[in-house]
Amino acid sequence: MSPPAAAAVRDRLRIAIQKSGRLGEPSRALLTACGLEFRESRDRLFCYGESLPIDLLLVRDDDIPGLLADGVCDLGIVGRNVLAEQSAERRAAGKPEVAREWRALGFGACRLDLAVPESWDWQGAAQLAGKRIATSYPALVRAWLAEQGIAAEVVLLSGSVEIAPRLGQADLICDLVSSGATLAANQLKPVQTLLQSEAVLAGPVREFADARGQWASLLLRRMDGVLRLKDSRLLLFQAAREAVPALIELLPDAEPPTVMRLDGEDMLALQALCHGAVTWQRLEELRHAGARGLMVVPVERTLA
Ligand code: PRT
Ligand code: ZN
Repeated sequence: MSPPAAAAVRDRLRIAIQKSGRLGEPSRALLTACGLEFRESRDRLFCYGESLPIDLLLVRDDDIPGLLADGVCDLGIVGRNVLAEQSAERRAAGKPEVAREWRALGFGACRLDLAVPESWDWQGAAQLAGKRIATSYPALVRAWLAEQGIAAEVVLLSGSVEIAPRLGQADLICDLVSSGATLAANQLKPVQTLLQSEAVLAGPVREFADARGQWASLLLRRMDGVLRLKDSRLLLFQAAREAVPALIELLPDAEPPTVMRLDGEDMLALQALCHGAVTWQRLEELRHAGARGLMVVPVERTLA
């Protein structure tokens, strides 16, 4: 099965995600949690949506903004770093914006950092004048340098950026960092963050004007439900009426609780959807403030 031509189909939605790599699995898991089921083609590049008219395209992450721009796919899951780089490139070339971030998805977190040799005494951006910066993100680095009013040389490297200073190709680097272990292993230290990144749902600047709009809205609604529930738990407990205000104060991350009166007693039964972690420590505090019969229940789905 091969994907239908881009212009021919406008009643199905096509989402591009990373085929492998860091974002592939979590992207699929998110779509599955939204109720999407797929049948894979033999070449494993195109997956037909069986539960909804939403198909998948499995590609390299760097290709996703271009596929969106060309209308080959309608939505994409990609690192903000990749989307921002290609947007900065279009801006620098005077081209109009074609894709924007629709939602931050809470996985694939990293930073785009400037990192200098550990021996440098870092005193601020002015120190970069006349230096060579190795990076795979030239448009973002140039835009940042321009904002700072600094003239420095940008050296484009597509991989192994972190060894460039040791090889004499550059004085410092600008690269993605998550744990910082790669920088440390190369005797570099992060000194400035240009971008905080995570996986995002990218889509067109304008809403869809055809049938795809309804599928995009449905997907967004479900995605919001899944993202909201990530750390959410339903908390059930009982308490005397007079203890309730203090208990609610202990639940600042909860939605307004549902309160039920228990027959013939002054005890109330409460249920509250908490959006933060419900730890043993929090349960002990609630118990101390008068809650009894505490129960923490996982929540499978919500729909606003
Ligand atoms: O094959 P394809 O082109 O699709 O994949 P890729 O190899 O280009 O991308 P991949 O899978 O490595 O990364 C996909 C996305 O994951 C990135 O665009 C980021 O949005 C996100 N991400 C999150 C990261 C990292 N964390 C990360 N640590 N991408 C890359 N790194 C690299 C970084 O470049 C450096 O080499 O990991 C190294 C640093 O890691 P630490 O933990 O040592 O700091
Ligand atoms: Zn890539």
